[in-house]
Amino acid sequence: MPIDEVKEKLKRGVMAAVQLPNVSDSEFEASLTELRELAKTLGFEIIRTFIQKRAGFDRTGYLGIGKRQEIRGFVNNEWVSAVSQENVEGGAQDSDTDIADQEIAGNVDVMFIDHEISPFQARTLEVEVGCEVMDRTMVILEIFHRNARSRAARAQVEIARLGYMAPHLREAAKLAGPQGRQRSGTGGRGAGESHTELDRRKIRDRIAELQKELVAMDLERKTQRARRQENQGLASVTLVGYTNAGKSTLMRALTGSEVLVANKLFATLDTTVRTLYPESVPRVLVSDTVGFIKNLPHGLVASFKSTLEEALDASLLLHVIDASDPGFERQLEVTDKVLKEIGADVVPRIRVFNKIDHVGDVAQQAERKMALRDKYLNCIVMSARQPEDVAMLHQKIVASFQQQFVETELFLPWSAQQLRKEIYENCEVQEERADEHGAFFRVRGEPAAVEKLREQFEQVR
Ligand SMILES: Nc1nc2c(ncn2[C@@H]2O[C@H](COP(=O)(O)OP(=O)(O)O)[C@@H](O)[C@H]2O)c(=O)[nH]1
Ligand SMILES: [Mg+2]
Repeated sequence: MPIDEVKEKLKRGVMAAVQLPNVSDSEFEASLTELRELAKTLGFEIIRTFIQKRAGFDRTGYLGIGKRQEIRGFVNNEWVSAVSQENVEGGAQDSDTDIADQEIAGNVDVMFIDHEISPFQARTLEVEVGCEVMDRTMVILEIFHRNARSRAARAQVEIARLGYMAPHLREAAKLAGPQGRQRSGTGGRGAGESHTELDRRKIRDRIAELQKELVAMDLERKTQRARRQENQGLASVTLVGYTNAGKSTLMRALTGSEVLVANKLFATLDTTVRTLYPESVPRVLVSDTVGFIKNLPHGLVASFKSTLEEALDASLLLHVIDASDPGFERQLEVTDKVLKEIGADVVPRIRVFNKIDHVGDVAQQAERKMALRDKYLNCIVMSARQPEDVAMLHQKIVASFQQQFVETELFLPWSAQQLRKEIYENCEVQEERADEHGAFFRVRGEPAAVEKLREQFEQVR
């Protein structure tokens, strides 16, 4: 029942894409699936997909005129049995589909386009179809914008957004005659309105300014490294990997936050930190990151990397891979490469091959499982939908922290008994005994965590 609630709150979108002759069906499908996921991240349910095979994009409106009219009919619910309906989902066109369409048509908030289109094409589409248009680049920028945490990441994303917006603003300005309608602040682009007044020069200045700031921040990053050292005592796990690999699903399964997510719609967007559940010693924090994207527009690479940099703060990375995706090996390589580029290759890592249940039949699953285990030492092959598998991953995470445990004794004076719970939260207590001065604990814990406690206790002495 919470699922229905969630559905109700989703905004409605349609998706449209041109399939060029040199793009295979599977590539094309994969890209659409990815865009659907990305749109979902922004709170949209894609209620309908329109595709068109063409030799090239239409210069005026990306899609051909007939397709544009068809979409207009759907978006405005003036559904007539249009002539040239060649729809993807369901494949063949029959009268049943028409009836179904009539039921779901209308009330479309946004049309998503699976390419980067020109401002002119976007405007044509908005006017003709009669709803807001977001292209692939804009969708990704919006996601990065929401995920950028650090100052550097925010600056980097803003540079990319300004670069993207500039030509769109010019197009809007051309249009903004007395009757002109402005491109409204799409998908929560709150600042969109005021940006409309910025001219090209102002945008250029702002970009230059941000770039200068970024250089200055490079120095700050060194401090960040220091902070990372400091955080080392905290057991924290960060999920990285491609969009649609199952990171958010795993995050929910590992932290028992299913209900929370359903109620707090899109809590997953916010890479909020949660605790591993059932709780463990040491207490482990789990966080999600912005996903890798197969068709990442070149101009967005820098912002993606900076958004990913929070992975540096983790003490363990879970690299989640969709084992059922034909291109998973290439994706794995790209992820490794980018993690190295941002300096996260020093962080210990577990490879998690997910969605094994989605690989062919049982025999094929077993075969793939063996092959993966052979090739990638210490990896996990699993399905996020199998509670036993999730429990196994949970165990492996906890074990990887306990591996480095040291055994030692801590002394806590009676005057500082309020710190007792710190010991139990951060270590495994093997034995506890007391004398007139205080309590002695024989503990097992992470070296850094134990040291931190010891220092803390020294101070209260
Ligand atoms: N069959 C199968 N589907 C999964 C599994 N894990 C996740 N999914 C589905 O894959 C889609 C993407 O998952 P999500 O967690 O949003 O991926 P993210 O983009 O990495 O956060 C969702 O529809 C999930 O239900 C799995 O182990 N098996
Ligand atoms: Mg996710």
